Amino acid sequence: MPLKYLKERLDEEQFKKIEKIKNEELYNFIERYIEVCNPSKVFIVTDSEDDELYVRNRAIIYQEERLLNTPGHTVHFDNYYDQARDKEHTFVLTPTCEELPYIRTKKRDEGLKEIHDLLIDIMEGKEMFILFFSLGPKNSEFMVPAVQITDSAYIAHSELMLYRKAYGVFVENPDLEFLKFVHSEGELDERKTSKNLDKRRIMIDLMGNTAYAVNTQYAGNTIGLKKPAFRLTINKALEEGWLSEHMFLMGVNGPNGRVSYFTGAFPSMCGKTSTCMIVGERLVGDDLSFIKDINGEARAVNVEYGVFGIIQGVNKDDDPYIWNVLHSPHEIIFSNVLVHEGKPYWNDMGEEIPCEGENHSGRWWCGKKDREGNEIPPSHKNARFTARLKYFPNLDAEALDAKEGVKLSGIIYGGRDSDTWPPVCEAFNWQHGVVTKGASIESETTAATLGKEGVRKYNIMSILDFLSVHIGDYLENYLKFGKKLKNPPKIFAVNYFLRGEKGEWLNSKLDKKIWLKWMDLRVHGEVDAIETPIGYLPKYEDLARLFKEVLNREYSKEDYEKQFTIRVPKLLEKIERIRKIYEDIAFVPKEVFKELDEEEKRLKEAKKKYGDYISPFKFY
Ligand code: SPV
Ligand code: MN
Repeated sequence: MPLKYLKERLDEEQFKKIEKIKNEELYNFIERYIEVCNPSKVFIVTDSEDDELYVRNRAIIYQEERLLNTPGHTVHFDNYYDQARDKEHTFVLTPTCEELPYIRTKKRDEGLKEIHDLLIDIMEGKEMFILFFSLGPKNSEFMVPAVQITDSAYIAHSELMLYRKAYGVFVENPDLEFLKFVHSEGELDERKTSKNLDKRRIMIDLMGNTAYAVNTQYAGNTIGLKKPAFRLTINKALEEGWLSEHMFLMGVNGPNGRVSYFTGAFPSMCGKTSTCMIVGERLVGDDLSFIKDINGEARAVNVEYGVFGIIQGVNKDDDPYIWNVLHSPHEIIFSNVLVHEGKPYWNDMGEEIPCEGENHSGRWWCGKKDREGNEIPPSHKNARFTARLKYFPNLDAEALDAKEGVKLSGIIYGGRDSDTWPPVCEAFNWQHGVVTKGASIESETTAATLGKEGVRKYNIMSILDFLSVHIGDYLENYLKFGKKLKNPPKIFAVNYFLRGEKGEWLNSKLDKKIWLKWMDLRVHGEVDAIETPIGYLPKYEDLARLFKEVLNREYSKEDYEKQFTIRVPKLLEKIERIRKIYEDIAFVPKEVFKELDEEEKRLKEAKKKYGDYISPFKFY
């Protein structure tokens, strides 16, 4: 009798909150983890302001967050060795432990046993928080309800800022189905950071619709609703025939007040946030999108309600919106930054940074080295801020709350690529784009995950870290999805990281705005393009006009030629690499090889005619 048990373990006030929800599965779930984790106290977080305030205060009382000078601002530190997603110890649990390419799997019963052993009595003496959310807009076709159990007030607080609260939805809808998340930060050290990192585990149980994270605090591991949920929704989307993607969602302002919406998939630290936050356009979401076919139209929503963004490099000139949010008395959690006299500082903020303070390594001074002898920068490269979307002046609030989502005009794929792709290219069609753009993303690695930086890595749809299903099935679903649509979104590839012969950057940070404006015009059939072996490229005249109109900059033919030269040998090498990847995987849709082969053929023919490095003017 779960309710009887819960009545024993919860105080009267908390019990009343749970009793209001009629959901046997919820009772069982909560009972089970109270029993296993054995907290000394349980707090049920409803949608009320009071409950939210309670959580915020707990984060301070338990010293997981500390107040900064600006009202509303707090700082949280993760353990020095717990600063990014732990891919090594993240497992997708499958009943037979079948081989899933690029995914670390574990046999379900073994994984569940391992994680549950770690969870036993892990919350002794601690408070358990139970929270209710909706991924995607509440009570919409996109809604995926979720329940989080955590012993971290910091994580509970973060989620209250990042997701749509949905206790009320659970009350109104008896027996609602939901995703389940269990997190414990485990034992803490004197700085209140997770101590037993050798026992850090993240397990995704697809069959049980549950994800677990233990002995870690870093939000990418622990915020159940974010990346753990993402792995569950990728699986759900596959089963139900829609797309759950690692994509921002933004509106681009076109002529005469028109707005066209785009999603964009980029690996971490490759310009995703800076694209959707670009000045003058409309932000809807910065990380995760659900895309569904509604009456033959692709429609998209932001899964989340806030931003967990990288703070390194955020400066007044390049990121005015984020900068302003971070300098206003809004509720903001800074994580793994440098704090000096109650003020947060981060790398490359464009201001002088004091040579002492406290950061993710503890007391810090300029030149301090870590155990491995590496010099510790003021803030961690993956230091972040957590903020609600509603603080952002560039937010498209209507789009964020639209239950029917927004009509998706285009999908953008990008990676960190110094030598192969041009700055922007439009695919010939959905299938060509899915295969030669999205499924061919390669990116030079960054600091968002533990491990070496600067290595070129295949990263299909920028989703590889989160994939929970077979790549072949994933691609098949993608290809099918486009076929169902009357007018599928156009697919574009961008590359902000292209370099010239001497290693110099070929583009400036703001150029991406021009590519967006060009995409909008393409979507509406208002500019022509040149047809090349890899897709449609912009014409010089159109870009020159856009550079002038939008950025008031002269754009030279020389720049255009350098940026948009078709680098045939590099593109052919890339096709080889990508083909090899797919050849090594069993069950890949045949369209993948067809598109790659055809592109290779087009490139080889062009090479015969024009040579290795082909000026875009040759295609006029
Ligand atoms: C990413 O790395 O893609 C992020 C941050 O969005 S994390 O939450 O760590 O996944
Ligand atoms: Mn992300």
